[in-house]
Amino acid sequence: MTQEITSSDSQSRLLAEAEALFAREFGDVTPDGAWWAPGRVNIVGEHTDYNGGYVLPIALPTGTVAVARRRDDDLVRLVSEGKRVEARLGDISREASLGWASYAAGVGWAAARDGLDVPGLDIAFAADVPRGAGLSSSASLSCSTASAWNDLAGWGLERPAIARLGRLAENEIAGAPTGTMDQMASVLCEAGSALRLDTLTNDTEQVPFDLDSAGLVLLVVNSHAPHELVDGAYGERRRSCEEAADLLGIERGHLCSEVDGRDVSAVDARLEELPDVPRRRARHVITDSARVLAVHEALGAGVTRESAPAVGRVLSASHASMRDDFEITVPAVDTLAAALEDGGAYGARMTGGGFGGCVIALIDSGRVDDAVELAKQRAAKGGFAQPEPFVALASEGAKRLK
Ligand code: GAF
Repeated sequence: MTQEITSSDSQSRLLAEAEALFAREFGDVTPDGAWWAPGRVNIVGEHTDYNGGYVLPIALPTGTVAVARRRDDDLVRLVSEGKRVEARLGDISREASLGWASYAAGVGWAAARDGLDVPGLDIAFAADVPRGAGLSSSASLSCSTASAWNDLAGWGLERPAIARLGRLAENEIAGAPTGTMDQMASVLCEAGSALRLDTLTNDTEQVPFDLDSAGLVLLVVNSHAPHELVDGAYGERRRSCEEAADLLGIERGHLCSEVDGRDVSAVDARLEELPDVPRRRARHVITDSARVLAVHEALGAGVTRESAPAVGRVLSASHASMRDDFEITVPAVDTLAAALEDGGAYGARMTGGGFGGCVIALIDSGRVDDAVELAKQRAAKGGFAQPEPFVALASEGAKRLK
């Protein structure tokens, strides 16, 4: 049976864990509150979020709970799974190499850089987003922290500004040159909806995400092929997109918004003069942004068994584009995507930053078990790790739990 997790199960279990950790580590004081922020799965629109394109994530029911207390000094004490890090606010920097804690402590650094008054914090975390799976465990860490700090310091920031602090922590202190999707998804997603985000304007639309009534599910299969964004390959893809923009005379970060990706031959004509690599990188992001609009339209109309094949083809086209043009898939995820399709999925694609992580598939609920079985067999045959499936329910975004 493929697992279906709900937010409330996850939140109450993690809350108890984080409270116990807080009491064990900082036993002399009581916490001021607890905050939740989820991971996400992106339905389509990959690497478009630093190119002014569209993305279409849903929040996962798994995430991070942060239990925190405001301090009267400038010390930040952070603990997760028994790993404890302490830093003075003024010492938080990329060079300080705070490891996992940089995603959280970096929020304080970003707020101070914005001129906000930043108090010290004691903060304990418990999380259940699989790490390195392309499901934004890091955004759930940075956004739970940003939500806690916002409330405890009384900054009064709106949700997009909270997401921005999370992203700055990741970009500037953790050193992961990401776009805006993950943090925006973590704070803005709503239960039962996908979030259509225009990353150029930050315009959002909550799109009903109801596959259930058509007997469909969004299956997520973790390949367990490790994925890491704080390495060179993500940044290299980003630089190729900038090179393409420069060569086309388009402002960096505007590739998707300047070239209409809905007509592939028109895109090819526009990119014709570019050298091979930047041309293929640009073609991927431009066409994937357009694929968001196609899936958005289908979701808006209510995906049915009749329209599912067309939506599935869009997802599979996205995978092919990531494999052939953007070159961010790996054999383990290509194998899973093909196996899920052969096992009856309407379409399948890798989700997230790439180089491993998870594959998603649109599939009839009655065919999930067979498709998963086939994926496991093919993974074993290919010598890859045993894949782990779950059904993604569109869940709620960041919130204060108590
Ligand atoms: C990672 C990044 F963090 C996101 O900003 C986005 O670029 C994604 O990869 C690819 O779509 O999750």
